[in-house]
Amino acid sequence: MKIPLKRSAGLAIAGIAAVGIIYACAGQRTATTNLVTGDAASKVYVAPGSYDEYYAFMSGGYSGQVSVYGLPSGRLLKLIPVFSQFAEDAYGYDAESKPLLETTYGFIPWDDSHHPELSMTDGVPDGRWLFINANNTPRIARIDLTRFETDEIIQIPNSAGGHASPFTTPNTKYVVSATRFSVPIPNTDVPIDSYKKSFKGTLSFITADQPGKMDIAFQILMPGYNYDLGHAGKGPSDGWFFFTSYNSEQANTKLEENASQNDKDYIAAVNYKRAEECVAQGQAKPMAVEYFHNYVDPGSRTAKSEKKTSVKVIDPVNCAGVVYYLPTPKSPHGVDVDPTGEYIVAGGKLATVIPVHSFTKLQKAIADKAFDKTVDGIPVLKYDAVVAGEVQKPGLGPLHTEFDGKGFAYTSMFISSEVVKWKLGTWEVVDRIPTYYSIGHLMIPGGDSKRPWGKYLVAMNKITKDRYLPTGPEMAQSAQLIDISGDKMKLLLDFPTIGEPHYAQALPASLIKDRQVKFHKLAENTNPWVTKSEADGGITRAGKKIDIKMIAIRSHFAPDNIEGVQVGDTVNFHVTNIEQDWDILHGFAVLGAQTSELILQPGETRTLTWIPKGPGVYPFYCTDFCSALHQEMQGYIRVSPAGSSVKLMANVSKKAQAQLAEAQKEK
Ligand code: K7E
Ligand code: CUA
Repeated sequence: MKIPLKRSAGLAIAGIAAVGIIYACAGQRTATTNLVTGDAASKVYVAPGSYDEYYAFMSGGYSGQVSVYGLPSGRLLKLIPVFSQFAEDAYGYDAESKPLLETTYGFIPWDDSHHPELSMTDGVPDGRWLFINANNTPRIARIDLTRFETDEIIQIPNSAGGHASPFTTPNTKYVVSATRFSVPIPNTDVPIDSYKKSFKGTLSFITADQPGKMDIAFQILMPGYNYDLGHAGKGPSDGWFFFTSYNSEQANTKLEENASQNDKDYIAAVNYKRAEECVAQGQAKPMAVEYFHNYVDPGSRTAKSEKKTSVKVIDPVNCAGVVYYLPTPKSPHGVDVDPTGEYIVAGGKLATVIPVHSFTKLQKAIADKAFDKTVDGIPVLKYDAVVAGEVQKPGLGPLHTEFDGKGFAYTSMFISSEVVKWKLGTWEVVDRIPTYYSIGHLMIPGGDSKRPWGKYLVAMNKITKDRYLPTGPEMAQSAQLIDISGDKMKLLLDFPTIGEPHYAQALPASLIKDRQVKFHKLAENTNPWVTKSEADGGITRAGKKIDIKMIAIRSHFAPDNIEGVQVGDTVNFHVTNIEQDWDILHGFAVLGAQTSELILQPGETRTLTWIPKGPGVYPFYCTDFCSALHQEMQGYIRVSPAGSSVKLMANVSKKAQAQLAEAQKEK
């Protein structure tokens, strides 16, 4: 997120902003050489041919994608397309993947993705899947980590701004999504200034532990605040979920000022086991609302879309004990739960301290009914009854906290551009290190889990000025690798990122590297247009629709001469890569195609749809340099005027041609 404090200054915060600029400048003046110790280079050097120790999955922000880096080298390994079309591998362009991007708002080729979240078993990342949210048109995607591919996307209804998402519960039973913007629910045409009366928030719990079956388990209706971030409880707090909210003022204009009035906003503590009881007892009301669930069928590798029409909605008024509010200074952003599950840390963007709530005290406060008031059926607990401690003078603009598993917490300070290390329990600051510049999230591998691998910390920064060779007005944003294995944090490496890296997660490479799929078994390909051998290729016409079945193998297509297509036809090239070998890809592009190329993994079938505009002979070719004779991997398709007598022809085997002729006669 970008916080405007550095550039403008709302009345109440002008003072803080001014101090912030001073802090940031002080950081900039500290020479890098003071921070990078002599052995930094050897600590990040991964020799050619050697592997990195960790996979890091970084959100692409407004690129809508996930990028995969090796740590400690900072080498970019892959870009995984998720919410945005990606011409490099035809994601969102070819017929097989397009349905993944269907929503009730139509086909959406872009989004803003913030929070990659690894699946967990018993509160520890297990390397099965990565989830990530779409912020603009609320959705959650599941990426399979045996293929590094997006397999499933579910839309979140009754939501606008899926930001507090998709944080996972300790066994990945649920991922969550809370609406950043409150909206009328159901969303309908009302005056904007009826905000306080008509606008509501929702917290959604989505079942996530079965591939292909993600669904909205239930939604909880909340007061019309902005819901920002979340984290699951663990250990003693397993069964609870914590969400930050701001704009408890319920402003609908000039939030910069109007939503910064209250000294405290809230963390919503949700007892989701209690929510499950209420659903089981029929206290959740079905609400008619449409949303899409899209998933890739593994055999055909083709995405399917299904429209769902109802969700179960819990109103806390009818489900006592499901939500409590913990007052939290001030406009909190991140909420993070320590590895023991006892401490709930908030990052109050405008707060002068880092408040830490205690789960034990929370339970006691509920038992003692230590309430200040009730908002829409939600008891507000007394701050003093739930707070465990406050980190004093941490710096300015605390946003996010992760943990090293050795009793320390690390908080990113956006305004003062630094990482602050402090001790859980005593709340004392023990170390700080400047970042370049304006850090948002920070990440320790496993650092929000029960068992952090606390060796490195990655700072993800918003502004890169003067760190790299300049590239015009816009520069790559920046990650910084920091060694946290000793008492003092040490800066090791800067590396640029793709899009805006909000959050990232990482895990030891050993958890996934040996489980990688190397190719798709051709024998198991159930795509209706698969071509399993050269003899099976061919061409068919149904009205103005032409289907061409084709194989690609080093170093030719079959068929590679096609005739009988007419202007006005829609041509589907169904190309199957019949290679059965790791990393042998082919591509397919045809002159004048109105969409991206195809990229074909070994054993899979993909479809490019082409509408030729005029008569002529059009070449097609392989776009992936696959062999010494890659430049020979080409073909021609002839397009004749509408009504032409040129016969359908594809130069495949005699047997295939005979079968095709039969098929044509029957039509
Ligand atoms: Cu702080 Cu969207 Cu998690 Cu950006 S968010 S920084
Ligand atoms: Cu196939 Cu180049």
